[in-house]
Amino acid sequence: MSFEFPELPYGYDALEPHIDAQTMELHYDKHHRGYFGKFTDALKGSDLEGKSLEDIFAEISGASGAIRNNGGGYFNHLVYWNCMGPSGGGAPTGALAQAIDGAFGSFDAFQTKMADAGMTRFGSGFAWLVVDDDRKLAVTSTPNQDNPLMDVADVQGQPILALDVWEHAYYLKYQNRRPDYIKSWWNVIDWKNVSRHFDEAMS
Ligand code: MN3
Repeated sequence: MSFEFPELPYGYDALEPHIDAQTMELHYDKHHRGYFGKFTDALKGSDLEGKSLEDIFAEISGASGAIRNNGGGYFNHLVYWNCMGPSGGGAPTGALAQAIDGAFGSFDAFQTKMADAGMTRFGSGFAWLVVDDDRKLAVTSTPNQDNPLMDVADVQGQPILALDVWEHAYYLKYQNRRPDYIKSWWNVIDWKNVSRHFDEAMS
């Protein structure tokens, strides 16, 4: 299969003031596009060429660093963009809200756990909400551009919410204040999309 580099689903300034337009432009047009280009280059002629992302990640421990880092970077940002939007914020509803209460006790407790996962990820990486193999929700984090679909991940599962805690995601506006970025990030989460990811993972 071949991969595409989709349009950002909203404008660079759509997440202002929480995530600034310059950060979004660099993040999407330089960082994300760079991962995509290097990933497709690294795949060419490799024994993973033609496989789906899920299949590639399931055997990533045997892949080159270029495929692991750039394939992760390609996929992880697709999840991150698609979890955010200009009409974001608030709290989830319906089946996802019930599952969060069931797994973590409350939405507040989930938010604390997710923020902690992002804040305690040393260096660069992502925090995730995943549907694990037992169809339960779990919070985890991964280093660099790894993700929970990879066979190397501590917690495996289908990612439904991604928090990018690389400095390139926040440094222009928040400098070293990762906790402030994470606090603002809740205001741009599009829970309708996260619910859709949840329903797909559960079906
Ligand atoms: Mn990033």
